[in-house]
Amino acid sequence: MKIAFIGPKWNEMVNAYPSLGLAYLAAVAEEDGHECRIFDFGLRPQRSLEDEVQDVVDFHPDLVAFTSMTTSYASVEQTARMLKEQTGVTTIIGGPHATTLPHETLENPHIDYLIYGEGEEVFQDFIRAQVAGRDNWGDMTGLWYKEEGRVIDGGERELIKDLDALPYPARHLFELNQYPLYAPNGEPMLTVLSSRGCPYNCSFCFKGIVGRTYRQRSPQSIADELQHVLDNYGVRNFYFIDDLFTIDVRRLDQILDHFIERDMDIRWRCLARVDRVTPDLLDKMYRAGCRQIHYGIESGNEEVLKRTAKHIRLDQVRDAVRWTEESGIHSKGYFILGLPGDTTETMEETIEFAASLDLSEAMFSIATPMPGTQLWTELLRKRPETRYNADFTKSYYYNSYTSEIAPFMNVSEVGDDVLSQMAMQARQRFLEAKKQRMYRQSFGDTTGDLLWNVSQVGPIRRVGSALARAGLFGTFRRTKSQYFGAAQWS
Ligand code: B12
Ligand code: SF4
Repeated sequence: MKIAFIGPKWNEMVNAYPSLGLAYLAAVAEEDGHECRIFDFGLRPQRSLEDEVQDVVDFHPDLVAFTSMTTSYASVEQTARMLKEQTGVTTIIGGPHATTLPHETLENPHIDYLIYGEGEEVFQDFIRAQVAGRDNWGDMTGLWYKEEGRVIDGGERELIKDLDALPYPARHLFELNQYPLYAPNGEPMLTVLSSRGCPYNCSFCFKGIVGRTYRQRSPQSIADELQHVLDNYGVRNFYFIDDLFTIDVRRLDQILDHFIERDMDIRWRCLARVDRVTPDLLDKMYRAGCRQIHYGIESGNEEVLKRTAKHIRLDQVRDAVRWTEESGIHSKGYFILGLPGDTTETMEETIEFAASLDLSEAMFSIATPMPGTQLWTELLRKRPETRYNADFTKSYYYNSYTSEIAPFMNVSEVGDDVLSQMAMQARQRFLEAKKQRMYRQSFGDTTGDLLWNVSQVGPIRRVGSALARAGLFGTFRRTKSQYFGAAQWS
C-alpha cells in the first residue's frame, strides 16, 4: 500500500520538530513493506494548501493518515475535504485532537477512520486488515469508524507494554535539514523519546494519549538509538521530549552510564520536573553530555501554582535552577500567565520570579484550556455553552514574540488587554534582568550595576557594543557567550 502521512498546517508558525508520532507509525508500516511518505505541511506555513495537497495527490496514496492537535484540526478538515473531493482516497486520523473529541472528529464526512490513543499497534492491525480486504471492524479495539453514517465507538487499546519492541522512528522520511531545531552552537538537533506517560495530572496538560502509567525503554535501547542516529544521520545533538525524563533515577543513572561508558560524542537536552533532580544527578548528567534542562515552573505565586496541581513549590524551583547552573547545565523555564486565580499582582510575581532565577532562557505562555484538560473542565463548569471551535488555531499557548498576543478563552482574573500586555512585556523584562546579571558577573556587583545603568542610555550602549566587538572587555564577551551563545553547548 502507498501511505501518505500528513502533518497539518497550524497558523503562521513553523512546525519546529518532525512529528515522532508520525515517524513511529510510518516505521511500523514500513516494517510491513508499505511505501510511506510524510508530508509535513507545517514546515512551510506560507506555502499554499493547494500546492501541498497537489504533492499528496501526485503520490497516488491508497491511504491518507492525518495527525492532529486541537490547534491544527481546522486545517486537517480543510485538507481532508480537498483530498476526498479530488481523489476519494481513504482517510484515517489519530493524535491528541482525535482522541479528545473522537465523535465530533469522525462526524466529519471526509474522515473515514480514527484511532484512539497510542497508535502503533492498532494502526498496524488496521493496515494489515486493509490489505486483506476486511470490511468488518467490530473487534478491532481502538479503531473507530462509521456505519451508515453513525459513529461506532471502538474503545481504547491497552497501552503498549514493551516500548523496546517498537522500531526506531522513520526519521529518514522527513526533510530533516529543513527543520529549525538547532543546538545553541548551530548544529542540527533531533528529538528522541525514551519513555511514555506521566502519573501527574497538571490542570493545563492533556494526558489522553500516553496516559498516566510511566513506561520506559531500556537504557541499552536508548543508547543504541542515539548511536544509530549518529551513524546514519551524522547528528549528535538530541532533545529528549519525554514528559518525565528524570523521574526514575535508577533508570536514568543506567542511561547515563551507557552514554559515559560508550564515550558517545553527544550533547543533549531534556525536560524535567524541578522536584526530580539532585546536585549529584545533575553532575552526572553533565558528564554524560546534558547541556540544557527545560523545567515547567508555571507560576511565581504559590497559590496559583497550587491550583495547577503541579505539586511543586517555589523553593524547589530555586534549588533546582541553582544546582543546574552550578553543574554547568543551562536551564530554561516555562511559565504560564493567565492561569485561574491569576491577577495583575500574581502575574507580576511570576515575571519577577522568572527574572530573579539564574535561568538561561524563559518562555512565557498564555494559559489555554485545551479540550480534555482540567482547565477545560473548569471552564465548562463556569461557561457550559463553551464548545471546541476552529478558532483554536489562533490559540497562543506560547507566543512567537513577533506578533500581537491575543488571549484565547481567558481563564484568569484579568481582562484580555491586561493579560496580553503582560505577556508581551514578560520576555523583555526577563532578558533585561539576565543582562544585568551578566554585567555583575563580569565586573562585580557595584561596577556591574553602574555599567548596566549607563549602558541603558542609547548612544553609550552603541559605543559599548562597538568596543566589545573590537575585542575589549574580554571577560564580558566570554560571559556573554556563556549567557547567550554557543558556549552554552560546549
Ligand atoms: C514535541 C511536542 C510539540 C512540538 C512538535 C510537535 C510535533 N510535530 O509532533 C511543538 C513544539 C511544535 C509542539 C507544539 C504545540 N504543542 Co505540543 N507537544 C509535544 C509533545 C511534548 C511530544 C509529542 C510527541 O512526539 N509525542 C510522542 C508521540 C509518540 O506521540 P503522538 O505524537 O501523540 O503520537 C501518537 C498518538 O497520538 C497516535 N497518533 C498520532 N497521530 C496519529 C495519526 C494517525 C493516523 C494514527 C493512526 C495515530 C496517530 O499514535 C502515535 C504513536 O503512538 C506532546 C506531549 C506528549 N506527551 O505527547 C505535546 C502536545 C502534543 N502539544 C500540545 C500542545 C497544546 C501544543 C501547542 C498547541 C502549544 C502552542 N500553542 O504553542 C502547539 C501546537 C502546534 C501545532 N502544530 O498545532 C498538547 C496537545 C493537546 C491537544 N489536545 O492538542 C500536548 C499533548 C501537550 C500536553 N500534554 O498538553 N508540540
Ligand atoms: S505538565 Fe508535566 S508533570 Fe504535569 S501532567 Fe503534564 S507531563 Fe506530567
